Amino acid sequence: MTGPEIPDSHPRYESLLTRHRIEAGVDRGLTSRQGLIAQGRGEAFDYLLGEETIPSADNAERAAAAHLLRADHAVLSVNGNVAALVPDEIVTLATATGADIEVNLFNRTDERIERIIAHLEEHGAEDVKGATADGRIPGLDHERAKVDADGIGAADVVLVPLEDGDRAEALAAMGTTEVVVDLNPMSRSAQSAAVPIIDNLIRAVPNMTEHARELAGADEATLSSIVDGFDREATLAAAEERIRDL
Ligand code: PTJ
Repeated sequence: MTGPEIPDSHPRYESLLTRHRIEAGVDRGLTSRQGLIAQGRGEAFDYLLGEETIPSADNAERAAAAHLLRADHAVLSVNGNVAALVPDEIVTLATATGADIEVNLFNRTDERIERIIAHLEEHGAEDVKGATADGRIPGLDHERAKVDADGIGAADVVLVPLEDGDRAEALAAMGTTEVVVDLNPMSRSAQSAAVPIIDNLIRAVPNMTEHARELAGADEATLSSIVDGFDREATLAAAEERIRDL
């Protein structure tokens, strides 16, 4: 993907680069047009958060890394926005944590699933799941419920960035531990997550990898104490407070 001609001294460099990536994702048939709207909603919250990883989000990213490392079977769920924004970073996180990658779409078409799988493979991913769709998330309508039975269907921990609320709630109801990345602390997906990460995906994913690398040698007891010590309510409250106080 070629970059736009934006000088990196531009005060909104990161935000403009992100927009360009989403636009290019739509042009390449990876990202849905609704993904553009989702991006706009996210940008508004990011602006209010100060466009930085606040300390409570960094702490949530550490807890997420501990969950992914401790899991029996962790899966990173990828949609059209994730594929456009952080393809390299998702592959790196999967490698650092031993997680699988599965494409799981809100606006699902077989063509877009195949394109996103090929795109992730170009970025170094192997054995990307999502095309089989032989499992179902109970309590959801047909298209959104489709998962691989040996992927998200069998996972104990799932990272679901930019999720829609219904599916996030249905996954949580299945007993799957859900790590959600969403810039809106009031969204239903953030509210239903075991670990809500209120941060921009483009900062959150590399930071989770950094934490995972730091924790790679940690024993089970250390990982469990990080997981057990995580306070989801305090994390949501800290983000909301930052937004209201700005
Ligand atoms: O690729 P598909 O078909 O699976 O569709 C994906 C989208 C994102 C279009 C779909 O899930 C959707 O419509 O999502 P929503 O309901 O618009 O929710 C998107 C949420 O993600 C909102 O709460 C945004 O604030 C948040 N968001 C947007 N961009 C980012 C973000 N959160 C973190 N990082 C971002 N870059």
